[in-house]
Amino acid sequence: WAQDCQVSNIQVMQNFDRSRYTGRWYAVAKKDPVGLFLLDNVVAQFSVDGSGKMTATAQGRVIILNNWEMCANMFGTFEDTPDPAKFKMRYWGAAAYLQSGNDDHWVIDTDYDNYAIHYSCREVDLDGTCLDGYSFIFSRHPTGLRPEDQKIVTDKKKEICFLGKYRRVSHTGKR
Ligand code: ODT
Repeated sequence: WAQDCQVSNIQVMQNFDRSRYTGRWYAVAKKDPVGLFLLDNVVAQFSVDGSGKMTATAQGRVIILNNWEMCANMFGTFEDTPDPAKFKMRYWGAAAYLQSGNDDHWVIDTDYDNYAIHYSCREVDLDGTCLDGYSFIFSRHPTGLRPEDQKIVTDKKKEICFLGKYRRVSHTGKR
């Protein structure tokens, strides 16, 4: 198995089950995109609405307008695609000066109960690799990943060609 870093070859979660994915996830690590937004204390809460559509809210500490630090309340709706683990995420903030946009949102792997690996490439390079992307490592536990999940997560970071590009996301309880 050769790792070619082609975005179109990235393997995502098989038979993704959005209902098992609902609830609270703590970001424990992040690979930042160009123009970093969410800094730390990032918590996401996923839901499935009456019509089966996935939605989410996220809170986190952000830096806006070079050096303003604040707590952001963000909202997202997820548009389905033919692959059940690949979504288009439309997102916006509770306040107008927060970022909004429409990103790919792929679930690379999850066991639903402990860890999840998210991936988003915002800009694919001419050679098919990712020029600008970001990724969150989520845990159900604010204290971080369980030791038994760490190898799985490291292997997946490598598969999505982001190994070594993550920073730890701290949870200080500051909101
Ligand atoms: O932080 C960055 O640098 C880029 C990410 C900005 C998108 C944040 C929008 C969150 C909208 C609410 C949805 C929550 C779902 C979170 C799951 C993964 C992170 C996108």
